Amino acid sequence: MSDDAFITGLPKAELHLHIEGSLEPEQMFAFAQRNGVTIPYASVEEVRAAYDFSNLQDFLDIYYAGADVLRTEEDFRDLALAYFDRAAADGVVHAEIFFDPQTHTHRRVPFGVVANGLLAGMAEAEAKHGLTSKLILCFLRHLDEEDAFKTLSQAQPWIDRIAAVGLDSSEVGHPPAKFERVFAAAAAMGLKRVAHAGEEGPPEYVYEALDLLHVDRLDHGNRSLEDPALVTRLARSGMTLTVCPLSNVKLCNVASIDVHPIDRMLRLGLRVTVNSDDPAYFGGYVGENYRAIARGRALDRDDLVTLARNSFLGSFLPDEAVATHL
Ligand code: ES4
Ligand code: ZN
Repeated sequence: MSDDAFITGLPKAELHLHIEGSLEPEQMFAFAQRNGVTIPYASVEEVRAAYDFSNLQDFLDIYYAGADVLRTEEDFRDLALAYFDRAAADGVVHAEIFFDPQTHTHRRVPFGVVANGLLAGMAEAEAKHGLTSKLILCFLRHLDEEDAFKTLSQAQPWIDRIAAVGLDSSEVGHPPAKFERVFAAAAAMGLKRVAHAGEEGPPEYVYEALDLLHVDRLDHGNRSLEDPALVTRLARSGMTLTVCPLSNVKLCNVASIDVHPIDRMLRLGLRVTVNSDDPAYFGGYVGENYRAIARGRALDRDDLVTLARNSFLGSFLPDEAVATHL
């Protein structure tokens, strides 16, 4: 069997996917037209050419601008279903997807339009592909904690359909400590917690995510490698890291896929998983991420199986459901 077929056939969960980051240029044009929104690009090729980033902020500026074409419940439903169709084709059987409500509520798209649209797409994906999914509400860390609290209260009518809160957007200068109280409030509501940490930010931000936000899972976490004591702690506690190889290269956090530390992370005993982050912007869905590291870092099939197993172990599925996937 070819590596391609092996990777596609490997049942896997995706744990780090920003649904707004699955907006393909073709869809951007289709939604813009349908909603009468003008976009600053003349063609799909021009959009793709703009996806040349030198850091996280470069990307975020374009990503938030792109999200402006999303206006209606149908847009969010279509966006989600298109992602699930691609994920299912890659062998994803379970996905825990991030959404950024503040990106939408700040341009007067109500929380419920976003949530109901995404939930509709999730239900359809389960009926169509048997693909299960969960929603993770991410707070934008460049905004203040008060705005995060406001978002958490807007989420109340949907809280039973939200699995966790997360923390994303511009990392450096916005440490996890800034969101300690809103994460505690989310925990008191029974929500799980995740946070982007150590993507561009220092190991101290990873410690804060663990000690102040009490995260159940760590998004990225790459810069933990700079601190051996932190690596030991993460490995011993079985903390899941949601690593995004093509994202790391596209955002210049790793020089090329051939020097990606994924194999080092595995050998250090970290529970690492492979994910696509913002696949429409970073050049590949989850299958492409597996293929890139398998090729670039000469991972063998046992390593690929470990990565896929880790994705279920690190998921928020109940133990009985995890067991059916191992
Ligand atoms: C993101 Cl790669 C990444 N990092 C932080 N925030 C984000 N939002 C969407 N993609
Ligand atoms: Zn991310």
